[in-house]
Amino acid sequence: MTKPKVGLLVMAYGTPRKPEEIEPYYTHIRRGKKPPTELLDDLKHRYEMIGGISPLARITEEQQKALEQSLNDRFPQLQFQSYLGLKHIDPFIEDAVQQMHNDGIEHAISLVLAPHYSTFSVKSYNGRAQEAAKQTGNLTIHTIDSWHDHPKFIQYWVEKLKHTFSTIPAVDQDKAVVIFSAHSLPEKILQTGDPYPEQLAESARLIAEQAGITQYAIGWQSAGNTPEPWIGPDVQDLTRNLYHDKGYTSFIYCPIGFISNHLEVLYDNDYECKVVTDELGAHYYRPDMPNTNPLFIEALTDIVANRLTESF
Ligand code: FEC
Repeated sequence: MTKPKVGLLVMAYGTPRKPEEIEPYYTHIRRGKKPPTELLDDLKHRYEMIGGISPLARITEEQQKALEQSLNDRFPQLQFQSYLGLKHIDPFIEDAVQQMHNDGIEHAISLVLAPHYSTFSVKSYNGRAQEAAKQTGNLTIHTIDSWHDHPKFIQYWVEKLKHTFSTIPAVDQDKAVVIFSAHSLPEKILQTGDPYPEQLAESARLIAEQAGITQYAIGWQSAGNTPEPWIGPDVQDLTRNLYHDKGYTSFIYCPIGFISNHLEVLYDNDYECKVVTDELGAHYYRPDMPNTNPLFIEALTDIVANRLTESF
């Protein structure tokens, strides 16, 4: 007997897979405006600093495959078929939805590989997926808005933080602080009541409580290169302030708005924040990102499974 097929649309930011793709990718991020040479060179330089190209393409595909496998193991009566739909490079979200339709899929669940909802990120992924599905005429996509407080997602970071603390010498523990962060967004999103900052604060609170951490702060990172104000405090400024005002000397960076090793973590945290801790003579720590950690993949599996139960 053939099993009913369920589409699984895995949506993610996307990254250049080779240096020649950096310019078109950056142009897409800038909504079709070619970047000036100076900005392009700066981005190329950052990719060079993390080894030439980002590991994100490989990791996203591994996450997609691991999630598909895990869902098929959990629901042996169904056949989950996954499709990767990217925001800023091919295969674009629209390509993936069209492919699902061509493959005869009529029902799908979509998941954005970013835990916190914002109008700039998750809303735009989901909107593009729904619009593309509408064009096909007979494909229904059940989207998921956010999963920032999922117990296993929280547990992942709790375990990582406990491990990191176990590596900090006892004499330094009192002066250790955790900085939870996400990608900054233009401040204007706050005027329309975007839940992004509250969701980040909620993830941070749950992780800190369960890990027994009282010394923590929330920061924002990777702000864009535009004149408008972005949500702050920026993680680098925050590091300096916490050092000078509170005397912290060990900094544990948890970029919980992201789930993979990529430019924004490997450069913006591991290089830029480390420059600041080095300058201050402080210690730098950054727990491992979720990538394809089994507990994390289980969290994603639960999230899709819950949506399945609600919708079918
Ligand atoms: O290649 C890699 O390893 C990194 C991929 C990457 C991820 C990522 C995640 C998010 N972004 C978000 C918002 C913005 C806004 C702008 C913006 C700009 C860039 C640039 C690169 C880039 N982002 Fe990104 N982001 C990644 C990469 N991002 C490259 C352009 C150069 C630069 O500024 O560094 C500003 C756009 C504009 O000019 O208007 C806004 C958000 C996330 C987390 C949620 C998600 O994954 O969707 C929000 C990964």
